[in-house]
Amino acid sequence: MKEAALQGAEVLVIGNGRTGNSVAKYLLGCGSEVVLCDQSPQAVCAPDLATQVKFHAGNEGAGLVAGKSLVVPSPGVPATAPVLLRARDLGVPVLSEIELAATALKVPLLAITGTNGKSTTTELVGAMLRAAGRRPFVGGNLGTPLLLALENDVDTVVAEISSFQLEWVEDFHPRVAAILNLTRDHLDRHGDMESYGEIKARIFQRQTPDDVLIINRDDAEVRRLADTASGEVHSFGRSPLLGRGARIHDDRIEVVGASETFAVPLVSAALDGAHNEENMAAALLLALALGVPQAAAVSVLDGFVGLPHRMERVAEVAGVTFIDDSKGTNVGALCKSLTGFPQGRVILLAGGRAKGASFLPARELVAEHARAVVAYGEAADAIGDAWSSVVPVQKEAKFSDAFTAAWELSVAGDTLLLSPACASQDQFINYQERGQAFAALAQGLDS
Ligand code: UMA
Repeated sequence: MKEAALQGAEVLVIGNGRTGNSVAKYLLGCGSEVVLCDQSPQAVCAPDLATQVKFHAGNEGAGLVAGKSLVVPSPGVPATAPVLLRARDLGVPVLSEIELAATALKVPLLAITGTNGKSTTTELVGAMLRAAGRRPFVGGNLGTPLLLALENDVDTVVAEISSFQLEWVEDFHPRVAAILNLTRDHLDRHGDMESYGEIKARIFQRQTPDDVLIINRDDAEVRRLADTASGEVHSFGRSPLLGRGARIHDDRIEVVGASETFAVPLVSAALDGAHNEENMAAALLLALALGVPQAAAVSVLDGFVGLPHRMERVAEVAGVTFIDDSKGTNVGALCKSLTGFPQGRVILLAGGRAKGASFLPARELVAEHARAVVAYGEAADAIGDAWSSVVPVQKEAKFSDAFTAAWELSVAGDTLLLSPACASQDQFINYQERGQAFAALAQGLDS
């Protein structure tokens, strides 16, 4: 929806978090009348908004829809929420924050989605653009709403985009888009893989032949989705390459561009692991598609260290290495993480709040790499049911008890890996808090 159409419009914004607050500020700037609600009775309106919006704490919003021109839900609001069903019944349009931002942006937009690797790839592309002297805004699901890009002097927007953000888009149109992979995740929200894939595909559905879509050609589900792409498709993967793209092969990333063909040795790259090789290949293609010179893009790979809570080594105590992979909130992420370890030397700490996907797809890799599992929280029973036939699984309710149990099972040379395959919210505010708790417990053993 264009800024002019928002002038004087009455808009309902749902959720008093980072997204809702950015949306409210943007809409006020466009001259809209803003009603902001949050289902939590404890919600408190931000001081800079309090005098300008009508604020409703403890109000899920369904009763506020009538008479509005637009509803903007935060990503955490499911499509089945009564407020969104009410909007549908009354014919009130619903749009997401990324749709408003993409419509208002005057600079090229690059959007990255997939089940895993989004954050690392997004950060890599941002670093490549900076190495080329550009001024990118790097954000989205990574933590900063895209609307904030409008407040900054930037020449490119690099956005990590989640399936939640893609639920309510119409004209969202990135110049370059990427789908890194697609494995079972967020099925509690989207129902089944078909709906999840259909929502992810919205990232490229408004692209034209002038745009570029980067895909993982080794991922059958991603390849199938890309059959409907209108943009030029470049692919990365380990299988032989046809056309433009990248191949991970013989410890190198071989890149075939429009005019350049080159190979980047992986031995000097700072990021480890098979999944990071794919993230680096994707990032190179994304940056090249935006016109970043080869030398600038490649220069980033040697110095780029990983993100917090993503396979982060947080302590070593009595010969046991502690790895925080708290950001690995689904079974696909756990599988990718496990493959980086030697067989049978991992004590795996997994659990939290399950997201509707089965734990069975990880069973073989868990059996191969883990000597024992400590499953905790709401998902402990489901994890035990899925894996206890192939590996000892001890169950604990509390995270701290699970940590102690995992530590008691460890011997020198082991890795104690927190790769939960679940959301954190049964015991923590978010995955960052869970990772920090893990690091504090590990570092506390040393004192
Ligand atoms: N709320 C309601 N009604 C509801 C649901 C929530 O009122 O039905 C309220 C809550 O009480 C809360 C507020 O909405 O006060 C929170 O909204 P939110 O959960 O959308 O959180 P934001 O702070 O706006 O953060 C969102 C993303 N959150 C989610 O997708 C759940 C952040 O992604 C993102 O970084 C941020 O926008 C900026 O773009 C986080 C995430 O967990 C990291 N993403 C998922 C993931 O990566 O797996 C998709």
